[in-house]
Amino acid sequence: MRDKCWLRKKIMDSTLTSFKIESKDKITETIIYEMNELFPNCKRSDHPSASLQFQLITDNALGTEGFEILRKEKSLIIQGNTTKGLLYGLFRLYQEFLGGSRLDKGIRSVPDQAIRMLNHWDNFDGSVERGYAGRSIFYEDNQFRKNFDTLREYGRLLASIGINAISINNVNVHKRETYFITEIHLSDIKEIADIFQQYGISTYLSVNFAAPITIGGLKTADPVDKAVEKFWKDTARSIYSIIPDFGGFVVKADSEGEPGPFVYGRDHDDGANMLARALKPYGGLVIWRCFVYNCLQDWRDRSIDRAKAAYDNFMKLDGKFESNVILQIKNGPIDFQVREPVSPLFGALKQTNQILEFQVTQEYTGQQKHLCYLLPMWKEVLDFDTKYPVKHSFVKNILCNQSPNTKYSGVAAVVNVGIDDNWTGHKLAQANLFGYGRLIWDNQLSSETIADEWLSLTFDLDTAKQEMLADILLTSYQTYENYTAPLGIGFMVRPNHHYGPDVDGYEYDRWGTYHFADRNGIGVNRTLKDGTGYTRQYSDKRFEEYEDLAACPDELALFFHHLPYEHVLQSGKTVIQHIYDTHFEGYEKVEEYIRVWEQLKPHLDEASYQNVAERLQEQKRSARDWKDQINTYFYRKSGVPDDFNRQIYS
Ligand code: GCW
Repeated sequence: MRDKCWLRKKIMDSTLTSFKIESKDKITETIIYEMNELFPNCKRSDHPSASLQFQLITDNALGTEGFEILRKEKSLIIQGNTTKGLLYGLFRLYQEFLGGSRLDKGIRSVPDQAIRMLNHWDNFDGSVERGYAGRSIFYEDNQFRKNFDTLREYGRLLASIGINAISINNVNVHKRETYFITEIHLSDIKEIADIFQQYGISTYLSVNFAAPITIGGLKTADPVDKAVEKFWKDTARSIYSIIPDFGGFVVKADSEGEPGPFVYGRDHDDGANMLARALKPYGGLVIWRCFVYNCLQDWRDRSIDRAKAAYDNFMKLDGKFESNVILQIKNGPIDFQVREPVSPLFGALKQTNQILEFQVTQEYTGQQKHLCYLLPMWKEVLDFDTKYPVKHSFVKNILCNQSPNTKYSGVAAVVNVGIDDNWTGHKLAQANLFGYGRLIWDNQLSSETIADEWLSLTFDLDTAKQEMLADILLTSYQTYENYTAPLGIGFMVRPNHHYGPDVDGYEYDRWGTYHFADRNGIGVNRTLKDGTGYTRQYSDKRFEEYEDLAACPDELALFFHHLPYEHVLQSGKTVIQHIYDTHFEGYEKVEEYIRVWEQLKPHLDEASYQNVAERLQEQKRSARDWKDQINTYFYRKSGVPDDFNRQIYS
C-alpha cells in the first residue's frame, strides 16, 4: 500500500451531498474523480441546489489558475476561470476541512509564481541521481514501468500542492535517454504526460545538446549549423504531433561533462535560442540551466572562483534570449549547500525570463537519513532583498517582475521522490515536498504555518504533541547546519556520494570547492579588495555589506572572508569557539529529537514511528562523526582549546 501522505483522509461531511460542474474537459473528469475520493458522500448530480458546486466564471483577477471558495448559506461554491483553478480549489477545500475550518469567510487564492516545477533526475535504468527514496517511479531496467496507478497518485499529490510542471528525466542525459525525444519512446512518454495533464501538470524532457550527433547521425551539434537546426525542428514537430501539450526542454549544457555550445565556439544564447525557435511554433519552452562552471579547476590556482561562474557566463547575455527561453538559476552560486548566499544573478538579470532552482532532494542536507526541514532555507532565499533600486527588490518579486514574460517565470526544484512506499524515504521528508509546493504557490506562508498544515494533515496528534513535532521540524535545518560545515564554508563532505564528513575531501580536487584552512585561519576571500572579487557581482548595497567584514552576516563569514581562528564574530564568539559550540549543540539537538520521538511513539502509527526512529539513530551516528571530525580537525590546525573543555579528540 502506498502512503497517501497528506491526502490520506476521506472526508465524510453531510453537507456535501452532490455537485455539479458546468463544463467538461480532462481536468473536469479528474475533479469528479477526486471529489469521490476525498468526499465519498458526494454523488454527482445536476441538481441546482447542490451543496457543493463548481462554477466556471469570468474573473480576470483569478487568472488561469486561481480559485475562490465561497459559502452561501448551506452551499459551498468553488469558482475559477478554468477547471485547473477548480481543481486547486478542491484540494484547498479538503485541507481547510481537515484543518477544522467551515469556510465561513471564504478563500480567494492566486499563485504567486507562474511556473511551479519539479525536476526528476531519474535515469532510464531506474536509478535516480541523488535520489534517496528508492528507484525511479517512471523507469526500471531501461523500460517504462507503466505503473500508472502510482503516477496517478503522484499527479494527485502534486496537484494538491499546486505543482504545474514536471521534467521526468535526469538533466545529465545519458545515451539511452537521449532517445526519449524520438518516436521509439514518445508514445510511452505521452502516456505519462496524459496522466499529469489531467492534474494540470505539463511534462518536460531533459535533452542532450549533442543529440543531433548521437541520434541524428550528424557530424556536429553546432547551434548555427543548418542541419542541426533542422534536426531540432523536426524533433519538435514529431514530439508535438504525439504530445500536443508537451511543455518543452530542460537543458544542462557545458556543465560537468554535458555537451553544449562552447564546444563550437558559440555561446549559451546561440544554443538556447536555436532550441527555442524549434519549440516556439508549438508554445514550448526551453528551460536552460545556469549551472555552468569549470569543473576541471587546479586547486593551486587561486584566481578562479567557482562562485563567480553563473554570473560571468550569463549576465552578459541578459536580453539576448528568445521569448520562450527561461534561465534556471540555482538558489546559491555554488551547489545547494546548507548555507550559501543567494545567487547574484537575481536582481542583476533584468531582461531575461527566470526560474529559481531549489533542491528538495537532500543531496547535501542529510540524504533523507537526516531530518532537515528545508522551508526556513527556502523562505530566506525568496525573501532575500537584492537591494537593487527597484520597487520590489526581493527575489520572490524579481522572478516575475524582471522576466519579460511574467508567465515564463517561477520556481523549480529537484524532487525527493522515489518508488519507496512513503515516496520520500524519510517519512518526515514528505514535509519538504508538501512545503515546497505550498510555499511557491503562496510566498507569504511561514515555515511554521506550513509545518502545522502538513502535520495536521499527516498525523493525528493533539495540539501539545503536534507542537513537539513541529519544534523538531522547525529547528532541524539549523541543527543540520550546526553539526556540518561552519559559517557558510560548505563542501566538507565525502567526495562523490556527498554523505558524511570529510573536511579535506574536496580540498585538493578539481571541483573548485575549497576552504583553505591552515594553522592560522579558514575561509575564502571573495572580496574585491584583495580576494576573488565575487562580492562585486551583487548590487552596490549588498556588495558593501559582504565586502566589509564588520557588516557581513556571521553565517556567511567564511564564504566571503578568510579569517583567523581567533577572529571575533558579530555574535561575540571567536570563529574557533563558534565551530566548537555549534558542533556540540547540533549533536545534542539530535539526541533531543530522539527523546521527543520516543515520547510521541504511542501516538504515532507503527510504520511512521519505525521509519523515523531508525533514521534518527543514523542521524545521531553521523552527527557524532561530523562533530568529532570537524572539532578535531580545527583543534589540530589551530591548537586553540575549547573554552568549556568538552571532549575533543586530538
Ligand atoms: O549537485 C550537483 C550534483 C550532480 C548534479 C548537478 C546538477 C545532475 O552533485 O549530481 O547533476 O549538481 O545540478 O546538474
